[in-house]
Amino acid sequence: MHSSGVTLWFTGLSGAGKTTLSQAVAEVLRRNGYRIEVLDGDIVRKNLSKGLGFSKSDRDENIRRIGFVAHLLSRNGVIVLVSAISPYQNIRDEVRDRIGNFVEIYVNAPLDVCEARDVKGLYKRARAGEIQGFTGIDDPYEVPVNPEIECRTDRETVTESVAKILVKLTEFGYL
Ligand code: GGZ
Ligand code: DAT
Repeated sequence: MHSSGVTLWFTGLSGAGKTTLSQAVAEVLRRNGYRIEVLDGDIVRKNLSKGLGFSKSDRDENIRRIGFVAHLLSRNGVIVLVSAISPYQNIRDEVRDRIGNFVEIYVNAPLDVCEARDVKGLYKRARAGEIQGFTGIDDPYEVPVNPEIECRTDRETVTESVAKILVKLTEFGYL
């Protein structure tokens, strides 16, 4: 299937649903013959960004590296699905300006919902003071100013969120 190449940038709090949605969208696209690649925060941090922490400058460096790889892939016609908290607007905008064909997807669930999900038990540890600088607890998350797509994952099912993303991508001419 031909595609012009695009980066789908999933941003949101830990537990908001970035991995779940990016994997689900990737699966549909793959099944339909698109060339896709997933760059997930967790995996990137074990490889490309090994050694980086969670200070603003380390998070910015992580995002720049992901943006760089996403650019290399998307300019060769790949649909790249990035899933990273990416809490700072300025660096999301920097990546957007640098790579073009950029769709910012705000995966939005209120902090209390993310905390109740506590997929990996990290919020509990952050509240207990075992992890410092945890996004949403004692580190900032800057809400996207003008995202192309927003998914309210506390009110939508995964199926609904995925459908919304696919409709928008079709409207934008990427599919
Ligand atoms: C936020 C942290 C932290 C701190 C470890 N703050 O639920 P997860 O586990 O899988 O998602 C979080 C992941 C965030 O990595 P990213 O590369 O997406 O972050 S960023 O875009 O800001 O560079 C969480 C885990 O790493 N984690 N410590 N202090 N999340
Ligand atoms: P993240 O990658 O943002 O840290 P996750 O995908 O690992 O988050 O966890 C999100 C949890 O929320 C997962 O257990 C599935 C659940 N969930 C419920 N409704 C959802 C929706 N509409 N979209 C995504 N996830 C949803």
